[in-house]
Amino acid sequence: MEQNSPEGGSVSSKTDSGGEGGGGLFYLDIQPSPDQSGLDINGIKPEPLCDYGSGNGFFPYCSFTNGDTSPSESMTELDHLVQIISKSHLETCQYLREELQQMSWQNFLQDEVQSYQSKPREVMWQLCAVKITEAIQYVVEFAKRIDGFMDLCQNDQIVLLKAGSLEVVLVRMCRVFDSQHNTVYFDGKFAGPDVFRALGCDDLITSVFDFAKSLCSLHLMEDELALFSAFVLLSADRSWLQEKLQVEKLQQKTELALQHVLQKNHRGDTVMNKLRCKVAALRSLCSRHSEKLTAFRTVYPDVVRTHFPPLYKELFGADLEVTPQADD
Ligand code: HC3
Repeated sequence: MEQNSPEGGSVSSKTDSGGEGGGGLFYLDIQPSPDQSGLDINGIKPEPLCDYGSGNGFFPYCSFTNGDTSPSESMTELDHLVQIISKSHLETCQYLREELQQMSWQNFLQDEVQSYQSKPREVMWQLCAVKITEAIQYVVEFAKRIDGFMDLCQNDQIVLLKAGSLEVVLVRMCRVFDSQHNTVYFDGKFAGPDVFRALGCDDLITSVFDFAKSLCSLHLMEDELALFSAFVLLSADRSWLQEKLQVEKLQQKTELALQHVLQKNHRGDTVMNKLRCKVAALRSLCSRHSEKLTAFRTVYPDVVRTHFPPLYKELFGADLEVTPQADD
């Protein structure tokens, strides 16, 4: 499960997309992936790519086959979308559930917890920034594999990723969250909120853990999680979008596919309504995250500038110059 740090950072295309929300990024690689059958993000090798066809237990209620391995002729457009997005999700989800289960949900020991707690604040921030950036790189790859995403203009791809990638990381968190013990898979073992005390933002950490617990309580299946992630990413109400209508169309299609899969899984409208509420919760968490980062950067500008992953700084606007205050 050990992965390379994304900090080695291959420089990607510089975009020149004008709009204030998405212009001039170096590290957000939105070039089409050369090989869609595998994933290699800045040297991060993926978890094993499985054959996600029928009969592997992942999509027990999906009807995109007729019981044999070839796609059904009567496959609807929505079923097709479900299939594509679910496959993309599973290929880019960073950790397979079976692998985590094999790890027997090993928690950090008390002395390990103490060792995280006694780290200097800036060291813990840097560690978390690296972990979040790694997770975001998988989300970027997921986005690139969503039908229609790469057809959006470059500005809008960047706007959607800047606004939505952390939200999807938080959605994905429920896959590696143990509700019973209130722990999340972090840095090789399962960590409770106390592991993050050195960050100095207990309120945010508690809210993030509460969010994961509440999302877990919906017991979403992988296909539902995949479509919800795509739905969050394709939010048409983000500021600075240039072709809002096109994003709106994609989001509507994804919403229909999500409703379709929820119906198929016999989940009814209740889950869909609960998921709609989660969208607002995600926005609030991410804006609180930005506030914490701004406060941290004010105190430790050099740590952010020299030790944080470039992609992290780019996505969260932490690469912008801090305006010097006038003396008088
Ligand atoms: C623990 C974590 C949130 C969850 C992140 C997860 C587990 C989400 C699912 C991904 O597949 C893998 C993953 C990677 C990083 C994990 C995050 C690291 C730190 C973050 C905490 C809630 C702390 C937030 C720290 C802050 C305020 C600096 O952003």
